[in-house]
Amino acid sequence: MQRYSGFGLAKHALSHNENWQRMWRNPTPKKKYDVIIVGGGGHGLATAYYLAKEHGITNVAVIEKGWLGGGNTARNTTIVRSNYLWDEAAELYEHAMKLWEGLSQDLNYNVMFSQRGVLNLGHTLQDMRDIQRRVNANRLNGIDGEVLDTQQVKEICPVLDCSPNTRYPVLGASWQPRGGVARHDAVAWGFARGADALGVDLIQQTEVIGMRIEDGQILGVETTRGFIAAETVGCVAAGNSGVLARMAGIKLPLESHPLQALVSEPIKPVLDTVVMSNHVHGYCSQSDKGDLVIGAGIDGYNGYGQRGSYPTIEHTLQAIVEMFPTFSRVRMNRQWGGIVDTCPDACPILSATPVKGLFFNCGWGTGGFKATPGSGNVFAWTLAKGYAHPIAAPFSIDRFVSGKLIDEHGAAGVAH
Ligand code: FAD
Ligand code: PYC
Repeated sequence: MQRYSGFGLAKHALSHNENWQRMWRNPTPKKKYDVIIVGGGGHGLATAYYLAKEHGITNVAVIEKGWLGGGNTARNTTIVRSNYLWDEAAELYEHAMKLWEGLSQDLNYNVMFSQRGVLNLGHTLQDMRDIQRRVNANRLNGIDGEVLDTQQVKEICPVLDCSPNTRYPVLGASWQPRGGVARHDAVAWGFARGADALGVDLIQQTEVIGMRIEDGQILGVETTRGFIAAETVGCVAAGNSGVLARMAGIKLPLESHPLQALVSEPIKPVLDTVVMSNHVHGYCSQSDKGDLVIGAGIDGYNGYGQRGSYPTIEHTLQAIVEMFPTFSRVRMNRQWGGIVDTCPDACPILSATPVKGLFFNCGWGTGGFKATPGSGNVFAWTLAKGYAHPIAAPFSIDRFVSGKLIDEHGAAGVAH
């Protein structure tokens, strides 16, 4: 990584960034690739990176209709944790957690992964029973987790209102110390730079508008810049996955919903961990530049507009003020939305399809940022070999026929 002294930085600022190197090329699409990835978010870029790095498959294009990382990757609230209930999901998210722990070194790019711990609050006896169960399951899977009482929560997060006088007093929490946050756009840029350096073509401002399929085999994709051939295509398009699946005549069990977030004006450091409450229904962390990063649940209706509605913002901020009364005078700076693709069991789809060579990585709903390196890693393996990586296998679309669903609504909780 290039490093600049203070003088070097000033010189570059005054030279209007003259001689700065591009992070990645801007290639003209080739007529044919070995693999096409549709969607240049974190998951698509990670897939391309691991295809090149771990499988030596470098004749790869990532086709992105907008700009790299401009979808949910740039719109999420960056919470990373692996405290999922069922073995299959826990293994998938813990695989990602282990990759997060070495990611900045691997990419030689600082993704600002900060293991500041994640608290999931309990406000009722049933919450506490669910927390106990999930922490036990996590520990049996070798994942760090503790059950805390009210006093221990207060010690970790003094700014949280833990008094008995609230509408839903805090009875305790689960605590995952290895959880935390990472800088979302740096994750996209790090994977993009790494993939490009290994020979992957990153093709922006190019939309996939159709699929060419003959005798049950994918032959390539129709794009706004013409047809591009490949006999292996991985669709990693988050909220637009249902639209892409329809182009191939496939109906996926997905709903697309807006999910919103807000950031406040920057304030002095007050919150050095991540706090989530399924029950009061809000979550908050503080970014390194001081903003409070806030969110809650999806807007109830389906849609593809990346915004969301006012009642959800109001509901979210009511929850935040209830948990953190001292935040009531902080002003909100910005609000935005992304389109999340939710599955009936709140788990993702990592799967082959009835069309030979066509694969989908989607359904991450409100919680896929934390999975980014793990998802890309197992999906690359799946595309390279043509059959599912053992960690990905339980997340096949066949589960919606066999009934072998993996219900993670509890772990996905706060945002669903
Ligand atoms: P994206 O980043 O959305 O990438 C998909 C890309 O596909 C987009 O760039 C899109 O432009 C492109 N595309 C779509 N259709 C086409 C087409 N036809 N042709 C070409 N390109 C196409 N997860 C967490 O783990 N922790 C959180 O704290 C968290 N908070 C969230 C908060 C909000 C407000 C939102 C919206 C989401 C949150 N998530 C969180 C979920 C997380 O953001 C997503 O699950 C994850 O980022 C999905 O990554 P992706 O690469 O699959 O999707
Ligand atoms: O999955 O941890 C999560 C999450 C938090 C906010 C949105 N998703």
